[in-house]
Amino acid sequence: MADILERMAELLYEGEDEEVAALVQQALDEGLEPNTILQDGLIAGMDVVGRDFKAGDLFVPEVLIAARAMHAGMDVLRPLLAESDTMGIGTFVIGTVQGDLHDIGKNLVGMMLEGAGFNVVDLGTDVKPQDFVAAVQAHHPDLIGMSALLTTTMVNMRATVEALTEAGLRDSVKIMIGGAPVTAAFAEDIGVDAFAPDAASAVDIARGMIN
Ligand code: B1M
Repeated sequence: MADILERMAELLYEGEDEEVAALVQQALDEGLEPNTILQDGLIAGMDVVGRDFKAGDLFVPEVLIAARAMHAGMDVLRPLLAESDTMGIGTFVIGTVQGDLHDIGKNLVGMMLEGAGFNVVDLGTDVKPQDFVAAVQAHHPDLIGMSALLTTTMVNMRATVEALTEAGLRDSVKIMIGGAPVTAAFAEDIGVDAFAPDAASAVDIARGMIN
């Protein structure tokens, strides 16, 4: 039983999407629980990806390829996880702020979070403060995450925090920000809960906040 999950994690690391999907199906056919496959196969594999990315042993393209394999496995599991209500260790709403179209880093963060077991709601790019507010009202997330790659759009992170405060929702959700020009000092200045410099750190910090 453990062998199939170890192999699944290895194949995920190598980005073998079709093999990962086939192995997830085989594990189900052999009677393994969907949540066991998620935790000990797919998430275990993404954990190693995150660790090696943080250490500089893997680069963005390799992480994206591994994330694609994770998605292939998730596609097989998702209907069963939804049925058994074991989907997600927490809900994370993510988006790139208003005026900003950069989404490669945001997608990477979203995929790594999903790989870590979060239920990720991706609002896309150019997300207005009011759209973040509406998403918090609709999805009741544990965390929201904002990404910005332009110094000129960082102001919309502050505007989003203000919109959440005005809507009376600021205390109901933790907020994380990131993106190349964003700093921990800026995060403190606008009153959010966390800054993550990269996708692997975003996962570690989000996990810590959930616990
Ligand atoms: Co643009 N761009 N771009 N661009 N672009 C930059 C960001 C820039 C630094 C290039 C430069 O001038 N040297 C510069 C910004 C300068 C500044 O303001 N500081 C710039 C500019 C000026 C522009 C335009 C204004 C250019 C123009 O039209 N004159 C324009 C703006 C469009 C808009 O958004 N309104 C523009 C457009 C574009 C493209 C559309 C062509 C394309 C985006 C494609 C896409 O995303 N789908 C693009 C790209 C690709 C870049 C560069 C080359 C690469 C960005 C990237 O994807 N990096 C970039 C220059 C560079 O960085 N070398 C540049 C890889 C990615 C994995 O890293 O996004 O930093 P990053 O994400 C990291 C971390 O930051 C962190 O984790 C990720 C993974 O570890 N992270 C988070 C990110 N979000 C997080 C959220 C979190 C936590 C961590 O919590 C929620």
